[in-house]
Amino acid sequence: MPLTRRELIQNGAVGAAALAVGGVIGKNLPGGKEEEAASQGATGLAGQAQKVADARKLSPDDVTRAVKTFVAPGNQHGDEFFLFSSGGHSGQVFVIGVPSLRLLKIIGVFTPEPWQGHGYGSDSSSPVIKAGTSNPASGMLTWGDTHHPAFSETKGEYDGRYCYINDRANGRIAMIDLRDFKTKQILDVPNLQSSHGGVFVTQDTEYVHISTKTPTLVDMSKADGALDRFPDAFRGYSTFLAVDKKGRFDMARSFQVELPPYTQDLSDSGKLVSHGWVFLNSYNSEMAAGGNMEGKPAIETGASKGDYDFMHVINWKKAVELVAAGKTMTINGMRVVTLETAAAEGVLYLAPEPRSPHGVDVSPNGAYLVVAGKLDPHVTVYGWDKVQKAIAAKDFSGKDRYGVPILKFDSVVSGQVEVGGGPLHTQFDENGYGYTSLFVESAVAKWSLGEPYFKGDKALKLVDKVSVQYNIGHLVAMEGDTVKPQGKYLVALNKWSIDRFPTVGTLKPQNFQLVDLTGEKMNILSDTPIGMGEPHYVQAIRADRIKAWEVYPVGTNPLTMEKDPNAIELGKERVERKGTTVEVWASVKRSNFKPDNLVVKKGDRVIMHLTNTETTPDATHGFAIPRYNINCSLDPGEVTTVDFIASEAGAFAFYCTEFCSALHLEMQGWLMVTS
Ligand code: K7E
Ligand code: CUA
Repeated sequence: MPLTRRELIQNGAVGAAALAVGGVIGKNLPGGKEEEAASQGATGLAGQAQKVADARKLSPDDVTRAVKTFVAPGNQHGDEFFLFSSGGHSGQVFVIGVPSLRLLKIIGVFTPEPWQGHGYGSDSSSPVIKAGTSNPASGMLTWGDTHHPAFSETKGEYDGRYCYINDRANGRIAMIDLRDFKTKQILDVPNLQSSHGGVFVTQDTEYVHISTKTPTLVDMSKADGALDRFPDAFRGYSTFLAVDKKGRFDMARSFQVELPPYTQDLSDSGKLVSHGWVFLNSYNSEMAAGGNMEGKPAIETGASKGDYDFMHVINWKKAVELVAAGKTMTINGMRVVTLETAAAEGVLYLAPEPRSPHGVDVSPNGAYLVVAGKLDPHVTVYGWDKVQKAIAAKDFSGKDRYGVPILKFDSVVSGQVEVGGGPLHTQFDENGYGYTSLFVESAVAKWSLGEPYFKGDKALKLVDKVSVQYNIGHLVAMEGDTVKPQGKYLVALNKWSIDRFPTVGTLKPQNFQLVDLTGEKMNILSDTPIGMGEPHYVQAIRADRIKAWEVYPVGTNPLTMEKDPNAIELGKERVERKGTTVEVWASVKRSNFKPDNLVVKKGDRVIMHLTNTETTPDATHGFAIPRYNINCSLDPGEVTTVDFIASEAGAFAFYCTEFCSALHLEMQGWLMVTS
């Protein structure tokens, strides 16, 4: 029986070669079997393919790598997974296929994105960016620092409906609808100035969690001397955002839990046995606030003094009960379970962690909480059963200055694994292994979890390590933070690329490396430069879980995903004037705008409702007015509204920005602004 493509690939180098020979070259070979064998090189390839491999200096392993990651032209479904990557300070989200690592899309989120018309005068995007803005300095925030994307989940598995992502810089969160891969909402989260912890969703998307990074000054009008009163003046906030049926944040059902000002870091949601709880790292429990010009220790020194920091163990189900009972305080419009209440009512506990931890990750069965500390070569594995027992038995070593009970390290830790230098983040596969990124060592460590995955001396053991290039931050295994990881691949998100790519100036791309998890040893398959911002976390979803639309039903407003009241049919185009307001209902199709001439007076308010009446996939038109900073993308069926003051007199040649047809260049019109 012939081997399947997958079996061939799993057979490694020879298998790959066999695939090439059998599938491509064998047919073209003029001679007999002996001739074929004689012409094969070290790769196992034959004839023309071997010549190409030689010319390109590809080793047998390289040929296998190529076969494992290649997607043939025209194979629409050659990528089995999608990465949704944070775009770092680009403020966007990148969608990338696996195993090809081809960039499929950049989704405009916190930063205006001209191709999508995101933030350029169109009603289907600008309000999203504007609504998420409260910037005392300039009124409009035009960037964000995206770190942690999180898919909506059902029963702990990704359900392909929504993706949430934080703005680490400005304490905001965005919602992307996966039906059209567009940002629908940006929320400026009350009481958060910066955010890091999460974003993570609870296992049935009951809540989207986001928390502070640097603590917030509670009373912003009292900045004078506040750093000297740091422990009293600042607080952290763990935020539970409820979402409505459309995936949008529902503030009426949302709440926060006030936290000590310990600089909360990366968090994860409990799952299965630990469902109902979330876990947050912290560093700087010393509450160092700097002052290195005033003779005080720099923040980095002050923050690393103690041997331990704290993992925050939060019982959100209990918090929900307190909120329902009205045991909250409203701060800036948000219902907050105060620190005092949280400590007294069993909502918040602290578990010591080796100093300066970064990530906490919950194992697929929910039974282990894995913490990695930047300054400690171990991963520390907490047993959820142990944590629960310690809480029930009030097995505390004391309380912190805010009255929060501190669990005993030895009572809650199952064990530690020495993985190497600078461990940061952990992902999981379906076989009970954890994969931890080692920033300092530039490597990925593979290690075994405890029972029920591994017993006795097989548990909590380092089993493999692979070098990556270089300085890895996050890593992602396929659906590797869900209850059902898919294994197969891992992507290392390396911060530095140094010598991996041609020099493209002084700012170098990051390096995404695809790692093969199917063999006994981890194996690097490919390097992909990311030259668009610095990604942090990425989630990887099985491509078939996402059911994206090909076109909008004609007349759809992407903001509501419903029929826009100002949508029109062909032939119903019209212009109405009321005083100094000119309102236009225009159609957009190959290859004209109707109306194509529009005459207004200088100073008029112009409201244009544009309907793309196309039903053909990919028949997108643009609408751009020179000088007015107006630039829309109208996907097939989309309705968008632009609203502007005709403040400059003259003739303005508006045009379609997408090469949509043979007469695309003719798809233009005139905005005449008379004075
Ligand atoms: Cu480690 Cu913001 Cu998740 Cu960067 S964070 S690496
Ligand atoms: Cu429409 Cu070009």
